[in-house]
Amino acid sequence: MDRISIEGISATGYHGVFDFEKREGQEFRIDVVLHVDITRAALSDDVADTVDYGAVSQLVVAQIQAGPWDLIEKLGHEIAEAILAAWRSVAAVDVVVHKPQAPIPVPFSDVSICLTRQQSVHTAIIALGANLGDSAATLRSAIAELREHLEVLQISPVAITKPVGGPPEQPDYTNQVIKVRTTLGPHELLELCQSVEANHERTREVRWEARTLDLDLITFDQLRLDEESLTLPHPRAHTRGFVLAPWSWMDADAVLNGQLVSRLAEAAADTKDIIRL
Ligand code: PH2
Ligand code: MG
Ligand code: MG
Repeated sequence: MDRISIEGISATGYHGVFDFEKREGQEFRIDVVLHVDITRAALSDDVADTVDYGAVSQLVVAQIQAGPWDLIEKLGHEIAEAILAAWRSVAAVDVVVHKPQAPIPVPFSDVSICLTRQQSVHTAIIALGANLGDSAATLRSAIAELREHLEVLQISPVAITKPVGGPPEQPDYTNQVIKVRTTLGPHELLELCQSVEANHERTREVRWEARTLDLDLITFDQLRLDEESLTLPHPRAHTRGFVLAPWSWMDADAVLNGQLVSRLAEAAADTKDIIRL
């Protein structure tokens, strides 16, 4: 993997075990090495295709000024996690924290800690649906767009399904389920899904009306989340044949809320009308 390194980013911080360190402050000096693929930027010569070292340096200074923490180990960890969260393209980061004026009662020139942290990788299930326009083409294009941002591990066969809920007299849906691997967090992944919807002329008006594209985040690792913007697993997925059936075709052993997805699919009211393409 390629690397970008910055040495000697320096600022006053208030970290230390002793009260006088937290009161008076002292210099902290940071070196960072970003493990990041710079192939694209090398070809495009566009800063948008890489990690801007100026922005990284500013984030490091903000972390030195945050806290205060007792330990330089903690400061190093916070810097690493902040960089990995801000730049998902950074696969790993090495951070060295130097504290050259540390209160050590013998002559010394520097003390430092060095740590390496990696992006954590997650697995998620996303359900796709469309019932306006060329739905099958829309789903293919949505999956292609997602692929620019994450790794698509599995793609289910396509299902033709009757609309469940919403206004009457809607066209049939085309539904599909994919399994993805990503370093994005759950909210970032939801945002990505919404931006892909928006790029396919999705508007949000009447609930469950016909739509050009709907991307629903069904599961994210084993995460359980109950927030206004995001509930995980998806609160209705366990009753929806149009999600469960294609998911079970893709992965016969898949489990949702401790139950086999194939069993849940058999039990769902809308499954009997589903056509597998
Ligand atoms: N999505 C809905 C509501 N109803 N019915 C089918 N068959 N397929 C869908 O994707 C679907 C639905 C809300 O998102
Ligand atoms: Mg939906
Ligand atoms: Mg939706």
